[in-house]
Amino acid sequence: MSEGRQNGQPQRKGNGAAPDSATKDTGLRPDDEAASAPVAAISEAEARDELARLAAAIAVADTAYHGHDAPEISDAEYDALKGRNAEIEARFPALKRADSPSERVGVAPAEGFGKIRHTRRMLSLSNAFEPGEVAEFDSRIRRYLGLDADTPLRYTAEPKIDGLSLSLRYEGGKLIHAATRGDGETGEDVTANARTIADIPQTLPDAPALLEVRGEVYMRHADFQALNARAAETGGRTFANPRNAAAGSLRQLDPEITRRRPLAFFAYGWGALSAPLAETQMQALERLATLGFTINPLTRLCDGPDAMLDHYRDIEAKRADLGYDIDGVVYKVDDLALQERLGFRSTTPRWALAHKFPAELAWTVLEGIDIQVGRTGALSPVARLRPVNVGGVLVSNATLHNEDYIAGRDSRGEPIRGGRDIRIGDRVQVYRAGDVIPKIADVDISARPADAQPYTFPETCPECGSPAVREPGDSVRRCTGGLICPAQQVERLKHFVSRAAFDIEGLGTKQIEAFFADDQLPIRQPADIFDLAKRDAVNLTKLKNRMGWGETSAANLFRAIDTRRTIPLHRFLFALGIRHVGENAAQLLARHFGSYSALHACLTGPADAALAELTDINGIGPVMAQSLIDAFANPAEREAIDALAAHLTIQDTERPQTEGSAIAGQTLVFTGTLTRMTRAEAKARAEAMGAKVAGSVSAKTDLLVAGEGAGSKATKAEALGVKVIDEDAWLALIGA
Ligand code: 9MJ
Repeated sequence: MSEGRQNGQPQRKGNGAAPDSATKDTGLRPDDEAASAPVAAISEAEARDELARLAAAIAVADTAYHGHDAPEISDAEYDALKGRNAEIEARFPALKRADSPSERVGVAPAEGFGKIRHTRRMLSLSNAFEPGEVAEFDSRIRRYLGLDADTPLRYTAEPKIDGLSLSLRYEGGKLIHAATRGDGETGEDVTANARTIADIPQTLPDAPALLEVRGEVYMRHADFQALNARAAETGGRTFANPRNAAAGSLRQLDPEITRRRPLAFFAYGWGALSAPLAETQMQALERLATLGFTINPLTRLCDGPDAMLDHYRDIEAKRADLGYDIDGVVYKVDDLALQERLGFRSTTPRWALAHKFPAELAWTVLEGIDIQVGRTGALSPVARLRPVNVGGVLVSNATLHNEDYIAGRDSRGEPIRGGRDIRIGDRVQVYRAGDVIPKIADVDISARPADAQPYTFPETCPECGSPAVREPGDSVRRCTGGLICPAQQVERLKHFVSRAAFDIEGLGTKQIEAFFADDQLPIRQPADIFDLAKRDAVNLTKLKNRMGWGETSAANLFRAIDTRRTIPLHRFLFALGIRHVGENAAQLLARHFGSYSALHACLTGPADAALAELTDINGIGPVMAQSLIDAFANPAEREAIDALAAHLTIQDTERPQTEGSAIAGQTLVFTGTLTRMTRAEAKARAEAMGAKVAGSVSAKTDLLVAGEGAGSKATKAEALGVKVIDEDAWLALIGA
């Protein structure tokens, strides 16, 4: 069921946008519905019939969700219905029905879920698909920790449950709240619903005073089938898979509905704790089991990659008989002290790896290739396929990546697929892995129609006609229209309101498209959104009259916009949609500069100084730095950014984990050989404590950590009067 519709916001968008990339721009979803006939190809009579069917289907979906009494459809399905309706209406305006769904903005939103900020972030896992990546994972960890190949290093291996992550907070042994993962920092408060799940204890005997238990909510196959069968009998909607059913059931506004849904929970981890659970992952899981949680019975301790792969194969062989969906195996370093040392990358722990099961494959016919233009102008080819079932999901669209991929070349011009190109009319192999966008893996040349022509990739933008060019070394052709390209403008706006950016309730993809196309109440750039909410009375009337919004929904939209006039710096930066600046980079920039004024001063000052400062930030490379500088140097972009900023209070960013840190804000240099931790670990520890690590000693250096055999850097430091400490002092300084 739609996340937004589920929480009472019928018009909310789906997931947060990612930085621009070939796949992101396709706008595809892995569970895209089977394609209907292209709107351009249907007759007036067919259009009339289909509009009637769509109006009925959308009305049923709205009622099902507002009544809270029937299974729901997914966001993707709901949006697809509305989108198809809009497309047909655009081609046949005279056929628009009196009860057209495009004239309704659902029912007034109910109260949504509260938000809960996670005390420790809920992270995702980095993925591997090949067996060789498991040995690489082990080597990477050994390298980081400075362990040789003979030092024993154990891992747990457990099934990766395909459900919905949940964090449960217990204080004094009592369940206080339950939160979904959300964006990892803030989740939705689903406490009342979680209390209805039998596997989730309400009270814990002998628990630490504070304990956050993390795990996966899921639905067993048998329960899922029974739920769908009941729904089918009562004319309700069925769920596409157990994961959607679990998510839809947990994210209900009415806990009584959740209570009737057969949800289960496996515990696999923890967040904040007042006292350690154990010394190893395995013992910690056993402790959770003793406390009353269900842990997965297929969890094993492995002494290295061979044993991990053995267990992976064992779990894979059992997969079909487990009775619930899993999509891989999760490996975790067993020793919790080592986990602590390994720490985290921006969104994933270094000490864990999800080894996914192989992708699912199917053959079908490529019926057409569409070009979509993304936020940064990337032209992305999308395969329109004869619908085909791939591992239980009907797929009708897939990404074709870029023009080289279609031509049978990789980014270096080397042949892929034996150099075979892909043509419209070809039989192609589709694959999908987990939740990712389906891809075209291969082509069957022997089945190629005699008249199939090589595909010619457009050299002008299909949306604005500007030249579409490929920079040397870039695999993607990009529209050069910038802000004059309507596709780029609208994609930027969609990115701007997406969940990880401004996350404006009631302003999703569909609404952005409608406002973008509207002459009376246009939204063409982010600042317009805030202008819209400013001229309140006038705009309210316009919204009501022109776009079919109700008084309440319009007022709610304005309120939602107003709540975003104050925004954290990292969200603001990510929302700008500057090429290469994703969520992680935005966080790094925010932490480095601390305030928008500091960042602005840097980016609008001398370009070479800006480049030097930016590339000095660990994680910011020259390409991203240049992209930022270019964005602020472009007059139109700068005007748009300044106009936006004028509406906002951009909150400063606190520097991370620096409380009690002796080295916060200092610049450190490491030299010589450290014997008790690797250079990579030392650097990561220093940065986690708020220090900056530089490669060479200068007058700006605050501290030189000199390991064994330190040479010229130590001499230079002494000459400059920079404080020099040895490894023992360094370890004492970081409390290791
Ligand atoms: C699942 N989905 O089964 C984790 N997970 O650990 C297991 N997920 C996880 N572990 C850290 N078994 C982040 C996510």
